[in-house]
Amino acid sequence: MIYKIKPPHTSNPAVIRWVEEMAALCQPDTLVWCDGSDEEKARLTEEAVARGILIKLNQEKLPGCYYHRSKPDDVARSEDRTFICTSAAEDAGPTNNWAAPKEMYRKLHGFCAGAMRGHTMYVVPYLMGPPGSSLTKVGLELTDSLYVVLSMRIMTRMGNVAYEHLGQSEDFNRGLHCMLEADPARRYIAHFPEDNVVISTGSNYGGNVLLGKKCFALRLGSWLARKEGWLAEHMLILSAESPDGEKTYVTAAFPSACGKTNFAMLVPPPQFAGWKIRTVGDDIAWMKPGADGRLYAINPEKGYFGVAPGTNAETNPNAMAAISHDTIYTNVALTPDLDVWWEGKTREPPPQLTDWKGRPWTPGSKETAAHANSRFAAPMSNNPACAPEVNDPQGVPISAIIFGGRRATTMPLVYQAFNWIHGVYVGATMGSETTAAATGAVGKVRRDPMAMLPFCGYNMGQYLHHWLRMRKKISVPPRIFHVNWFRRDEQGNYLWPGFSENMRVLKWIVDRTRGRADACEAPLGWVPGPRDFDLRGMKDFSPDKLAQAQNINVEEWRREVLGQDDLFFELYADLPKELTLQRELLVARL
Ligand code: OXD
Ligand code: MN
Repeated sequence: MIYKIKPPHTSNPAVIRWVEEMAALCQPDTLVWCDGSDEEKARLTEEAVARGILIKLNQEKLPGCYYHRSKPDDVARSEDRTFICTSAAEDAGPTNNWAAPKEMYRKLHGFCAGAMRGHTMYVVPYLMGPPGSSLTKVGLELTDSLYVVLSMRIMTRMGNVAYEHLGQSEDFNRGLHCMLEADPARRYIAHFPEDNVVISTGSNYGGNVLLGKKCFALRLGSWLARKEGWLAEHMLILSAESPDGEKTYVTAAFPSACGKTNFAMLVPPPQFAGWKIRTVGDDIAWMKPGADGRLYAINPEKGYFGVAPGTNAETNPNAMAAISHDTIYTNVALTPDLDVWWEGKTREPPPQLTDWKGRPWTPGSKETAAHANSRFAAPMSNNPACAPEVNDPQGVPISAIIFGGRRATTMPLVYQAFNWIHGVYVGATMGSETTAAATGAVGKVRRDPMAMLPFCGYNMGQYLHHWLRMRKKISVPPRIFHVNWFRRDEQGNYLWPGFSENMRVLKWIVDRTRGRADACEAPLGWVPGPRDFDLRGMKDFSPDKLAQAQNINVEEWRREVLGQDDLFFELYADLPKELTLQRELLVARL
């Protein structure tokens, strides 16, 4: 019935059966079993260029780089079209869209029936995590998008390595992506946690369709993590090595487009010569208690799917190096000689560009040249600061967990929670101004517990219970901190310069976990005292300015605590009582 370009690279009957079932549903003309080889990459890239899916960029300036332009209404994650389909609606909880699995299967199978006629279905096997790790999991994505196949090859360990890890097991994530001409009316990102299945239709945007990332590693991952006793989190992982060669591993949860990639690739300022920051991951951490009672983290991904605007040689030189070759760019602007540009790449824009919609652009044009959520997909091995530990099946032991959002007011630059339970409260009540990474209004403060609001694959109240329960399994818990790089003064100027200067905050955090830095007790938690925070060499920055960035304004905090009501109301049925108590204690301290 189906013409097979190559035979399957596995004899696993569950894989073959499922692929044949889905192929019978979608009815592609051709079925291609991908193996992850270089030959395959070259062949598929050539085909993508010939079909106009990718544009070959200037190979002298950007060797191995290609460009993709999406449909203008398919440029960000579609949270309103994202569903958790569990038998009981309570399992999805009040912060997720819910649908009954049977109905959603019926609807999406209806959309997919015969939808690949005249097209090819690619079978993409991939690993989330390094081979040989007990945390690593296998996924299979079936897709009719060449852009997805080539991006998955960057973002995951794609190919036969996944079949080797899987053996004859039936335990793999089943992902079906059917592009449906990126039709918004048929756009659904539906998760079926009880079956470890995800079906994505009507989109070709990375966060909706690279199914290993948000769908498997976070939404279904968080479901599996609760069941199996670990944590799947929206966190970067970095290694901070002191001049003495002592390494401290830190994770940080910031919402989308709030600087996780920049922080994970931080280059310390000259006063911190000898410190080395290396990237283990820039978006997702899977963490599990180790035999020694510490929490160990792996980065399940193999690449970076980062936001281009604002990235430049000053804000993130490591990212600029990482995206200088073998990268797929999406929705940035193009120069006449097929180089790429986006707002913030250079101080002066080039005189002439083609914008992300393919129209001529000049600096006088009204709209931005690149889309605000334009992206790059680059292999992590391109990053000069990539930590060698990324391939360590053991993962890295975490000493600190940082929560943070984008807040113009209220939130100080840094404070440390008193203990794990207080830290869970700090993470649970995190707020952040919304960004272009998701469709919808930009710049509104929304509560985003642990930066997981769009990514928690089950009831958010239960998720917070799970965090509290995990404490009992971790005898050496990481210390928990909160940071805000985005506070502004009354004139709207940022109070903290951010980027490489964030090293100063990170050093205090590292020193706190090592018992070396002092702190003062404040209503929110522990804060650095004037002598504990290294301001040497900072231009136009005085201890007064630090005091302003650290200020706790009781009026603002009154509003902040009241602002948590919406979340507490929403989660009421499942809200851990510990968090209500923490809120009472905070009010008492204020
Ligand atoms: C991402 C996101 O792409 O969070 O990482 O939107
Ligand atoms: Mn993310």
